[in-house]
Amino acid sequence: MYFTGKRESPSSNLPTSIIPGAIQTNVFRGGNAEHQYNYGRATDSLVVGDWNGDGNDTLGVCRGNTYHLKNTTTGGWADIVMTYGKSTDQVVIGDWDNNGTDTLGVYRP
Ligand SMILES: [Ca+2]
Ligand SMILES: [Ca+2]
Repeated sequence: MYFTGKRESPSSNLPTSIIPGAIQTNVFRGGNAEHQYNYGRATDSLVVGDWNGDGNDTLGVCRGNTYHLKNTTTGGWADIVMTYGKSTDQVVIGDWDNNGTDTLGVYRP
């Protein structure tokens, strides 16, 4: 999965070598991406949340009913891997208990 995006200021947790990758933006204007990285597979579904409660949203991917969540805007191994719900569920993300950490929910119509 390819991500590309913009940041208003550099972050210390950014990779030193930028790999073409996903979509992030902190600014509302066009132009070249300031941050790019690869994460997940082309067939994964994307989820976004603050998984560790540090105030920064980061990406995760859903593969069937297994979620691979990253706490940094880099590629590599997931920080959290969990299986939840059914592969046919629609995932919803939220801070359900207001503790600052986003977690998963599913919608099953
Ligand atoms: Ca976070
Ligand atoms: Ca929470």
